[in-house]
Order: sequence, then structure tokens, then C-alpha cells
Amino acid sequence: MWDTISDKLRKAEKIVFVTGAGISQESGIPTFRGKDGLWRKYDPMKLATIDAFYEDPKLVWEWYEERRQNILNASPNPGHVAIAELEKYKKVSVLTQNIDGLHQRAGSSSVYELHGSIITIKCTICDFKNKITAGFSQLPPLCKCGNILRPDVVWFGEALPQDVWESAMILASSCDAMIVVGTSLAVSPANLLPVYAKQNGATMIEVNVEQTHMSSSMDLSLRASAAKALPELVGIISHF
Ligand code: BJW
Ligand code: ZN
Repeated sequence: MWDTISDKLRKAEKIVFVTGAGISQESGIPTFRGKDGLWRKYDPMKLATIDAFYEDPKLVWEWYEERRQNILNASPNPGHVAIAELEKYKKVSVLTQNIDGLHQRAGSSSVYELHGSIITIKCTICDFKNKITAGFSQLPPLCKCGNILRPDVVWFGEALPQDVWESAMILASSCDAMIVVGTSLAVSPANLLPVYAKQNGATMIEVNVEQTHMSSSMDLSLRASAAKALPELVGIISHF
């Protein structure tokens, strides 16, 4: 069975990775769900919805600033690096739910940020959007128009950036192989991407330290950490 799968992976032209918080866990960035997950300590409805933000923008900003500092001090791990390396051999796209920018810092050139980015801010009212270049003198920071700025991330109940989502659906539906890494697949609509790939006959691989509801639908489900499994997997795919 392994021979057939590795053969299909070597022959695949278009490979899509769908990644979640688990891929950055070994870079020291906490996941959301699970025993050390952020949602054990914090209530998502008090931090990751627009209502929560308007209720207490300072609290939400403090949480994002603490996470942003941790992310800026973190480095891509061998899992991120392996995905970037695969670009030497295949057409690779990365559809990530992560806001940490570590795929780009590892060298991946085709990254679609489904849930936005922690290093970008946008205005709650006008069209202003920019990269964060320095610390803030006050929280919440204010836009030139006088209104509150917010992190450019997607909270519960908000739509994903439409252009990113449309590209992600097309890439998922047309890839030869999809590798799903470090996501619980608990959050929609990102958790539909493996469904689209499978419906279109892609070879499906999962890398996760735990089982997910899609593990049994995979051609291969590796119960291993991303930093350990991805360099091995990429080695097999790129070994002609
Ligand atoms: C390892 C590992 C290692 C660990 N190696 N593996 C009821 C009310 C309101 C909304 C809904 C509702 N029911 C359904 C919804 C929809 C909602 C949703 O799905 N909710 C569910 C939770 C029930 N979705 C939305 O609201 C989305 N928008 C939407 O649907 O819009 C509709 C719309 C259309 C048109 C107009 C308007 C609206 C938006 C979802 C936004 C999610 N946002 C967050 C926060 C973003 C910013 C931030 O980071 O602060 O995104 S929530 C959080 O979950 C974050 C993540 O990207 C996302 C996914 O989590 P992920 O990555 O899977 O992490 P974990 O922790 O869950 O899993 C980690 C995995 O790694 C585990 O499996 C581990 O085993 C594994 N692992 N270490 C390998 N070393
Ligand atoms: Zn503004």
C-alpha cells in the first residue's frame, strides 16, 4: 500500500498543503484546541468575535499583542521548511488557517492565508489596511480617520477574504495530492477543503499527532508530529 501511495505522490504535479495550528506547535506557538490549547485558557467567544472586540477592544488587542510578540520571536520549524523545499520539485500551494506568517518566513512562495494575518491591521470603518511596523503607543490603536484599528484576522461569524477563499477552493478541487497538517478540522469553511480534494480524486495524506474526523477518509494518516513527519514525507516525494 505504501508503495502505491509513494508512487502516486512522486507522480503528482500539483500538491496542496492545508495547514493549521499544529504545524507551528513545534515552533512554540500554542494550538487552539487540545490539552495545551489556547481555548483551554481563554473563552473564544470573548476574544475571537467582532462582538467581543467591540465589548472590550483593549483586552482583545492585549491578547493579540502578546501572541504577535511570541510569533515574532519564533522561527519556522523543519515542517515549514520541508514544505518550502518541495517547491524545487513540485507545484506547491499552501492553504493555511494560521495567521503567524511562518510558511512565508520558511520560503514558501504560494501561501493563502484563510484566516488573515497577525502582522496586518485594518480599520473597523474605512478601507485602511497596513503591515504593523512598530509597537503601539496605545491600545486599541486608532486609525487616521479616528476609528479603532483591529487585527486583520477572521473571527467567528466573519467571512473569509473572498479572493483567498475562491483561490483555495479552486486549488483544492484541482490538486493531485493534498497533505493536511496539524488541523483539528473543527472550523468551517476551511474544513471543506479536504472534502473538495477527495471528491476530485486527489491522493489524501494527513499528518497529525491525533486522529481527526477525516482520518479514516485519508489514503494515509500519519500519527506523527509535523516537524518530524514532513521532512521524511518530502524526502520520499522528491526522491525520483
Ligand atoms: C499537531 C501537533 C504537531 C498539535 N504536529 N499536529 C455557530 C455560531 C457561529 C458560527 C458557527 C457556528 N457553527 C459553525 C459556525 C461557523 C464557524 C465554525 O466553524 N465554528 C466551529 C468552531 C463550530 N466558522 C466561522 O465562523 C468562519 N466564518 C464563516 O463561517 O463565515 C460564514 C459567513 C459567510 C458570509 C458572510 C458572513 C459569514 C470563520 C472562522 C474563523 C476562525 N478564526 C480562528 C481565530 C483566527 C485568528 C486567530 O488566530 O486568533 O482561527 S478560531 C481558530 O481555529 C483559528 C484557527 O485558524 C482555527 C482552526 O484551528 P486549527 O488550526 O485546526 O487548530 P486546532 O487547535 O483546532 O487543532 C490543532 C491540531 O494540530 C490538532 O488536531 C492537534 O492534534 C494537531 N497537532 N501539535 C502535528 N506538533
Ligand atoms: Zn479608518
